[in-house]
Amino acid sequence: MEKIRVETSAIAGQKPGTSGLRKKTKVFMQPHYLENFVQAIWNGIGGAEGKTFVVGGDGRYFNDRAIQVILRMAAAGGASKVIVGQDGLLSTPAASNLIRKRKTDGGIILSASHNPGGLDEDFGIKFNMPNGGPAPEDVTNRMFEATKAIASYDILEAQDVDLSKIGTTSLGEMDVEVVDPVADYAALMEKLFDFGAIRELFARGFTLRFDAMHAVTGPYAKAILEGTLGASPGSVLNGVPSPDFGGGHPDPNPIWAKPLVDLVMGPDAPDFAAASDGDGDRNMILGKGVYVTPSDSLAVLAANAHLVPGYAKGLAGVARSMPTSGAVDRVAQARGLSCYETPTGWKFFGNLLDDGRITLCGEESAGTGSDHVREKDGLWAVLLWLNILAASGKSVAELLGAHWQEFGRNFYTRHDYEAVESAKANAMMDGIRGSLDTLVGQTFPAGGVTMADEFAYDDPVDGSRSAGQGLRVQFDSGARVVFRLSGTGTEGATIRVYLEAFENDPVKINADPSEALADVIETAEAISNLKAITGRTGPDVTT
Ligand code: VG1
Ligand code: CO
Repeated sequence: MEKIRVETSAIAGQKPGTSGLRKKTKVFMQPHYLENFVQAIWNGIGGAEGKTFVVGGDGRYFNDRAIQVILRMAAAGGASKVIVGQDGLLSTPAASNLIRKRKTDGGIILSASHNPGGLDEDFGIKFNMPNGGPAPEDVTNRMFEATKAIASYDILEAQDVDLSKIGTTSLGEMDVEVVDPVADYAALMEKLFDFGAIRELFARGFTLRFDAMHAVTGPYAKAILEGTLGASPGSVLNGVPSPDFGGGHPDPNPIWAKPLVDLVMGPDAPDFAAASDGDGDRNMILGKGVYVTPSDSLAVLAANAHLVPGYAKGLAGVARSMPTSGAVDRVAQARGLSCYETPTGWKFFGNLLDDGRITLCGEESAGTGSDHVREKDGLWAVLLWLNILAASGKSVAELLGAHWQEFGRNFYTRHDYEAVESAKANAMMDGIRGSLDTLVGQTFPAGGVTMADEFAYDDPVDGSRSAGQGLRVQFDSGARVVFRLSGTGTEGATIRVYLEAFENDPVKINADPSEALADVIETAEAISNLKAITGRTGPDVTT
């Protein structure tokens, strides 16, 4: 086995976005593309020499090939050990857990999350820090700088490592330990939750459907939900990971997981249903006849987590990404908890979690998590819901109804306009940005504008500042509109319009969300001129 140095040159556009570097799979498969970025990761973290890493991915097309390249480059870089999930599989939260539990120097996660997979679809790679969380901006900036300066990379010439068998082998001087991707994660879940109570719930005939969407959570959900907890066989749907996710979008929302939503709205609805995404960090929560918005889910979990052993001591505080609704803020206010508002992307929660300032956090994009790992965690959210349902004896609809009665309701929806020409999307954002100063005091159907700005975040722990994190307009009615460009897309620009209205009249809280939000939607158009500028007549995806 020989270590070789391959000459290369910088490839443009290798800038990590909201969650790592995401590109079309064919782009990643171009000569040197992956290798350049992996070398830039090593360069960005001060080299791989003597270090131990975790590597795994969501099993999408090219996952297996990419892992072999990373292993050979880790060996060439002098890493002492790489821990890999069997067959190269690790859900994002399971990878985060392994990085922490084994006290490693970080890890590489291969995924484009909820984006479709396959030769013509998307691939992604990101680096997580020794705390188990996504690399913060200063580190990803160093990696990006390294991609621009690269002239060569080091790689071992070697055969593929067999990742199908659990155990330790070597690659050159480096150990490769293949681990069961589920075991450590399942053990962590068992520590946090009252598995006995959830088991009893199922023993009493409680029904569940979990849609793994042909993605990485299948083996985890089968082992934990059907295996350990006794949900009836067949409760886990689409539980075998496939490289192209069965040809679908592994995105747990009412559009891409429509069959599950239809099921809970129909006569054969189970008591509880949920879905997760490509890499297992997102979740969608459903009950008989109800869809729980991710923002509401975060708020309900924050209000009830103390019913669960792992959180019985109470919460240190909570956090939400800026576009997430203010539902959790109301819980925090009522319970005297500190509440932080961060930019979009899980990396911004890391410092707050490490510093013990928060216990729970979440995003409107179907992400919820806690201090148990440093990633959002889909199956964890499902188990937290199940444990709360078991402990409270209430149904999902009852819990949600009672929550709105107590705290009021933040009606919420997000409109996505995908693959918009970048120039048009930027023109729209520039237009809004230019009008921010004059918006305050103006009146729209959603109410009078009380605040309009471009969100910037000052991290209270390390003092770093992240500017340009979305345009927000707040109204005196409690309504809010936020405009942002996505940082995970691979084609043109994706415009996200986040729409929120607040209601605490006990009768009106049961209104149809589309009616409750009609004025806010109209207002967003008036402020942005989105239709005129982009030529679009309506959103591609509404969640
Ligand atoms: C989206 C979501 C964001 C999430 C990110 C990664 O980012 O909005 O909340 O953290 O995806 O999630 P953007 O920049 O496209 O809005 V995942 O499950 O794709 O790793
Ligand atoms: Co994901």
